[in-house]
Amino acid sequence: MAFKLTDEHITQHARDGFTVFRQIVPTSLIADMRREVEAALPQVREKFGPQRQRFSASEEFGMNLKPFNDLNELPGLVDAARQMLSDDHRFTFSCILVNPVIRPYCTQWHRDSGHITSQPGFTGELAEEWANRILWPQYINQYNCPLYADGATWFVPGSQCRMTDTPGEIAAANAHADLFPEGIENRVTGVELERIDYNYTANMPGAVQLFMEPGDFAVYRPHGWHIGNYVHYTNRATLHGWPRSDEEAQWNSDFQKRLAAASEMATATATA
Ligand SMILES: O=C(O)CCC(=O)C(=O)O
Ligand SMILES: [Fe+2]
Repeated sequence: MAFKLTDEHITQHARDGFTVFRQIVPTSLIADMRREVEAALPQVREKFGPQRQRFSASEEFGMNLKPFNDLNELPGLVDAARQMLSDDHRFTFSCILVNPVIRPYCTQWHRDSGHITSQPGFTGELAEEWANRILWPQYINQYNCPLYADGATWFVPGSQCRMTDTPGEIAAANAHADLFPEGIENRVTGVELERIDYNYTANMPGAVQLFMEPGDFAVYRPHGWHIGNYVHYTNRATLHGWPRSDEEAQWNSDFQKRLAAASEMATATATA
């Protein structure tokens, strides 16, 4: 059955900050992409180590990039993005998220916008502009497209529209320092580490796990609270990229420049 975008996708994405287009990617394309990833992974792990969490698909690893480019042009997907986001939205492929092979691993709970909102120049008009942009569902989106069944990503619904964190969110995210002291991976077994990762992940108030099958395609807003919690005993190869309009790309680059200038001024004033 061909995928059809519904009002529920649009509502869920606007309200919760994510939605999943179920079974939108054809099996032939998944098979082609799996073949390329499986051939590249031994070289990737040789180069970056066995716990590596992501890599950029590249001819360096002998990969044929055509199926990945075809995904970005897939008519059903392009139509769905246009209906949900805007006529100008296009997909850009960034990298592939992969499972570690020695032991489990989880990222910290984070907002990808942390490097923006923590800058000294992020005040006044710039902070207001940002607060306004995050209210609009068409801005600041990412996609995850799994080639194997994938339950690694968790998200806090609604957090994408907030500039402030609740005390519970801050406590749950900051528990990372206590739960993962230096060298913990040498002191606990793999199964114990998996439990610690899981408890840290599931302890975030309101967090939901995105279960996805090959063929599914998630669009989510990565300035909302999210995490990747990975196990080492099942394959993960999840394409990661952005749906973005030219207008957003231009705004983003312009915003970063203005923020850098404001931060430089704030730092100069503080040290004067
Ligand atoms: O693994 C995921 O799905 C999310 C990863 C992530 O959020 C990150 O690396 O910034
Ligand atoms: Fe992230």
